[in-house]
Amino acid sequence: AGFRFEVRSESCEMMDPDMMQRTVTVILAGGRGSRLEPLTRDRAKPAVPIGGSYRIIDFVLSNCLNSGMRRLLLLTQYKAQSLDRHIQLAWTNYFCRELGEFIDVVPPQQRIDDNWYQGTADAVYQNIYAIEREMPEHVVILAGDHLYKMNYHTMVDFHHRTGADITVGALPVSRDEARQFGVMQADVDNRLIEFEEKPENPKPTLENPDVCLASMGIYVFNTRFLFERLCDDATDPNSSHDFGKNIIPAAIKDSNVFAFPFTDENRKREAYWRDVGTLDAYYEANMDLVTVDPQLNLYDAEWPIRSFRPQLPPPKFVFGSEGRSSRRGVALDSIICQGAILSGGSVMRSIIGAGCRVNSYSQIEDSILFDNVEVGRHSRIRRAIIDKGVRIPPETEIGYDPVLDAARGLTVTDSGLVVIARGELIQANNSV
Ligand code: ADQ
Ligand code: ADP
Repeated sequence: AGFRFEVRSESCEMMDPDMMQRTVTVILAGGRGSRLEPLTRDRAKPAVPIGGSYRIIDFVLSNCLNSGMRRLLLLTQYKAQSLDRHIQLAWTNYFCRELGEFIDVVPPQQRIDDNWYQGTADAVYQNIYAIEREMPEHVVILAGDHLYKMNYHTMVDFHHRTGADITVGALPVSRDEARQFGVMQADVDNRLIEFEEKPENPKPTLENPDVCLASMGIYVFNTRFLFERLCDDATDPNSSHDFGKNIIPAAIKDSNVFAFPFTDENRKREAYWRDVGTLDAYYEANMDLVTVDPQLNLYDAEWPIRSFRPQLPPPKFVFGSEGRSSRRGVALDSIICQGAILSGGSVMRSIIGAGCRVNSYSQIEDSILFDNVEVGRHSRIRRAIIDKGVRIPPETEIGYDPVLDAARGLTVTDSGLVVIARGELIQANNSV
């Protein structure tokens, strides 16, 4: 909707294969994700588990690997321990330092002066020496907390061909949604003429009054241009040192800034891209994965999504009978991870993390269980997100009575979704 420039995936074949090797990629992974609390109480948003055996950041890192980008700087900030651990376990092995490849996790201590990172531009500015050392032609800047599949090679190639100083990843959104994004106006050649960060009253595209062109918060920069702009911005006392608020709007006035239209590589359907900012959005993104035909396909051999795979036995489903009643360990429309045992409990439209135990006569529907959750006998769980290692005692109902769940001290969203944080102790129904 509203794009004039067509980028076909076949064009990848004509692209310069060394171009990505000359690129350094900076991934902003500092996100606090406060609207995802309590899931982000002990971990940064990019480290939040998703789809059973993935973390949110695995999607962007898989995109990088699949796009041939192998020089990555990951800038962390907030509660980075879980993220750091995941990168060490899952990702460092894919990069060969002797070939000039790396994935370096950079905590905010390594900075030029004494200030904590201020905005996204400042976070990159603080690492300008690490980028310079690699002498890249382009710098790709990505966010570590978005869910999508994208071949960045196509975007870098577009950047090269248009002769842009900056290229901004762009996608169409409704006017209602647009307030949470950078909103852009482009001319017929996709050159940006206006950029407003999170405007109160977003301007629609010229073609469609209901649609706005939103920034995905991802950028390709010519390195020299980036350095000049970051240095200028660093000394500007009126700047909040942010790409969306300062760098991009200023560059539009005197430089070549283009919008790159993000489209589904296979053109089968509307391109999928999510910034899972809220618990409800996070829940919906997970639930998409258990549908029969998900928008985000994890089983696409041409675009593998990688992660850490613990050495655990395969999932097991136990059917048995005890006295006169029978119990079944069954799962339908669900994702069940390694080491899980459905020991006589039933699971519908849910994600069951590694090492979970679902005991007899229990019932789990429309829920997300992180690793090592244990569900006691005769318990019923509906529309809940349960963090790592939580034990649900026998004969407990979660998600059936919002007043009771709130009285237990659990997080209950406006839509009635119940979230149980790590370490939270759950009382069985009859003990409240
Ligand atoms: P926001 O996502 O609201 O908008 P911001 O909160 O600055 O912008 O975060 C951008 C990314 O950088 C996030 O992934 C965040 O986790 C990370 N980040 C922020 N500060 C950081 C720091 N100091 N160190 C490391 N990482 C940090 C941006 C753009 C909008 C665009 C949306 C799309 O500004 O124009 O529409 O992204 O989601
Ligand atoms: P996650 O919950 O994201 O999977 P991990 O289990 O990988 O996090 O833990 C990462 C690190 O963070 C661990 O080394 C652990 O010591 C620490 N950690 C995680 N949660 C807590 C917590 N609730 N209290 C203290 N430390 C924690």
